Amino acid sequence: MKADLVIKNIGKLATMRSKNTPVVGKDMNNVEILEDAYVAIKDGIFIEIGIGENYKNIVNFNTEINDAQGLLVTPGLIDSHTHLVHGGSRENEFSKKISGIPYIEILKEGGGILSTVKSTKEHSDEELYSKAIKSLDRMLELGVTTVESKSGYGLEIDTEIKQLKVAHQLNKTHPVDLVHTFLGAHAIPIEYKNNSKKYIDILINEMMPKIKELELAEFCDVFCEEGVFSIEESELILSKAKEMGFKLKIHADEIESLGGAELSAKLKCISADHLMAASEEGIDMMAKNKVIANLLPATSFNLNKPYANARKMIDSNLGIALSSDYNPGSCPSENLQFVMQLGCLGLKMTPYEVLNAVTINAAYAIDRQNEIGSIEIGKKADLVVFDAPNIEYLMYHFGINHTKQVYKNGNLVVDDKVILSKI
Ligand code: IZC
Ligand code: ZN
Repeated sequence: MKADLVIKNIGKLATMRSKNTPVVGKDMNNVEILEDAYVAIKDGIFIEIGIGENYKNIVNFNTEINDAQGLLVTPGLIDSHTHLVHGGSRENEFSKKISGIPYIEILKEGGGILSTVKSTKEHSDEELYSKAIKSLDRMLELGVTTVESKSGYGLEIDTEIKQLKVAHQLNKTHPVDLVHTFLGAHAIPIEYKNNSKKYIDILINEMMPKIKELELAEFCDVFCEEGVFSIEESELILSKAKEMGFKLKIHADEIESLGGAELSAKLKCISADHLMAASEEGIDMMAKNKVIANLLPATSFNLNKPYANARKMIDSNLGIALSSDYNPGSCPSENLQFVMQLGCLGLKMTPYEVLNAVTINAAYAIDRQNEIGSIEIGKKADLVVFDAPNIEYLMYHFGINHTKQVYKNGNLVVDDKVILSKI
């Protein structure tokens, strides 16, 4: 078998290959780095990884040979927690936020998530699509090749379906792959302010079965938080979701320590996300049940809140993924490279731990660990050539885009920071 494409002269190839996923504990600080390496690709899949000139055995005259100019190559980055598709923005709440009014207070006054619900209802599919595609382009330019995308700005079936359909359309037309999550349990709609039980009833008996029937989402998620969905309500919603065949995620212990980490372990969620206020017991229970901690440090940064206790999590053998939480309220930024820098500066993770967290462990957080997240034979040829000499440099030189080229399924889609094709 001969390659369609060889990328040679890779100064440092961080393969992120690992025997076990998720990568936990001390292993998070291990990264296989091959020097003077090449990768060979056929039909969008890696078929060989090697050193120096050995690629000559796998090429013929139809093989394209690209030169990585001695730079750093990693797998395509994975953003495993975003609220990508939504209408409008919330800069009108920005001065309230910086004056110290808490995020949850703004929601209780009918703003926050509920204001985005209002504008998402008012925007057409086309409008939602053209806003989201701009964000997806920014993500791709930053080296992100797979994105998880949540609904949750409808809180009634038609708008939830509209959001999810827009995400499916983006998946078809844009080079970035999307993974779809239903987040009908994102807030209690204004109409049910004093009757959350009724909304949960509709969610479980009408909305979730419909989303399942239309095959619009693989995961189901709940915003489990003081003043939003309680532990008991979250358990009810997620256990019904599991019975219907959804994979589970939970927004857990973001602001208050409610026991969301413990619940994620009990229900064997794939990921529990945020965890800024998670208890030590909850962290231990998650590790035992192989739930991955999906940490979102740009949200801590933007809300001016403490960072999650990543060091305790790593000491407890709990696997960590990092993602952007891109949303119009608590994290209006698509920049996963900034998240990686905060992984070091805020969460006190090492650059190698951070790279594991946005590649192979992020793949685990969306149940794609067998297809993406590392450069190994049989996986999708998603990779980033960084204009950087080593991994440490990516985290050290902060606030810029280090991407030089991005390949998706073996196609060059970003060159010198410019998107080449949308297919
Ligand atoms: O729109 O505020 N945390 N949900 C839970 C969000 C942030 C999104 C938002
Ligand atoms: Zn979120």
